[in-house]
Amino acid sequence: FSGRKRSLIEDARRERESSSSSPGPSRCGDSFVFEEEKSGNVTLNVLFALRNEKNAGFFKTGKVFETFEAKLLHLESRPSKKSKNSSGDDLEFFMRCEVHCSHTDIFINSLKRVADDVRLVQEEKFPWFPKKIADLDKCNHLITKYDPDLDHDHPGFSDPEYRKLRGLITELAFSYKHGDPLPIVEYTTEEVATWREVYRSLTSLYPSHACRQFLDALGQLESECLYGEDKIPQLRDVSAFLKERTGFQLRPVAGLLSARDFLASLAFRVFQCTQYIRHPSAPMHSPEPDCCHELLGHIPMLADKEFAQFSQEIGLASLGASDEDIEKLSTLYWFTVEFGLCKQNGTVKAYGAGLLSSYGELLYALSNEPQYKPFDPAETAIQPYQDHSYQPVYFVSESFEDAKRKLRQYSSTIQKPFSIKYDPYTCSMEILDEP
Ligand code: HBI
Ligand code: FE
Repeated sequence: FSGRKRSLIEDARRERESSSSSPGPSRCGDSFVFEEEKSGNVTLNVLFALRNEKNAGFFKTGKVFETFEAKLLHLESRPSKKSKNSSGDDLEFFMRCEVHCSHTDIFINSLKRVADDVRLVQEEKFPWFPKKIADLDKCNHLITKYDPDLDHDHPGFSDPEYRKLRGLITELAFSYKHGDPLPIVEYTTEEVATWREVYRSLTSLYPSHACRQFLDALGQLESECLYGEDKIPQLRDVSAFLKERTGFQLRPVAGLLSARDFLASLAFRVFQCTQYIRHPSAPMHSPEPDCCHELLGHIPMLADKEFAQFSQEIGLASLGASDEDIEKLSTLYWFTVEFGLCKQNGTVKAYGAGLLSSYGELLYALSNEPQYKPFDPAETAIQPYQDHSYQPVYFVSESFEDAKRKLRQYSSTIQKPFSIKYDPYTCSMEILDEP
């Protein structure tokens, strides 16, 4: 129930807030009752608040459910944004439940007696997605996997000093709004030492293992003195570098985002970038993305025009897609942007950021141990993968042009009730309704 980091009713809320034409249902009309079933039951999505009542109010709503034999399918709570209580501890609830269709009106009216702001929300035809670049401020749903404050196996879990520094950088990311200058972080000597160790070991492998586009961009970053082993590059400088080359820009993120939010930002040529660094006890490994992974793995590739377009197109394909399609696109992203290999002058090179930021896996991926398969989006999108050990299989692209062509063909098979075009002048999505 941590309203701070993520709230699963956010999608419903974002939709209500963003569409001013929303009818704001306050009574039970037919349009807000769903899925009439053979049993005569209907599914309702109910939002309500509880004020000044502490827990007693919640149990009173439970009584209403009991009386009408409503079957609870889903329940979430979060701190109320409209809290009238000075301590701000009022709660809002989202419930999905099944009741008999003849009980709907009386069920809602009974709830209104014990709860505040009771309303039914319409089932969305497709999931909410950002329409303009500033909407990315709402794409901040973190996944708590690998969080050093929660995960006992995280190398920083028992290091309060590390968690304190991380906490400060987390705050910067949480308070960031589109258009703000990217925050500057002053890294400690120990953090710079971690960066140096990672930088030295990886750059020794790149000439033989990284693809041409990566080497070109890294060369530019170094000659412009943005990259080097003695300082951790600032996102602000790196973002300006990318903007000039491919129009990509960075925004700070506090950790691992939901796949939906992460992919959506790519549609706007925005890369959500972590700014903290891994724990010094494990410089060659990080269970989660950190700035070594972003700066060494992702950034040089995002400076390549074809690759930038490939990345944006995965993002565009994700907007409004079903959970199932997001899962597939996320897997596709995994085996390309993170762990992709490509052919170059008759040899195989790495372009995936997960490889280019991992000494061990970069060596392994280009050894004769793993299996190689040709990149084919429909197959790649359903390949099972792991995020805690090396991949048993990698997909090899002919070129980025070829990968992009295949991705486009694949994206056109994703069913959506609309099509989308990105307008780079306004940084917003044009939604075109299909006939
Ligand atoms: N979040 N911050 C961040 N960085 C990533 O690289 C990332 C993410 N969330 C999901 C994700 N990558 C991938 O697993 C794909 O699902 C998109
Ligand atoms: Fe990554």
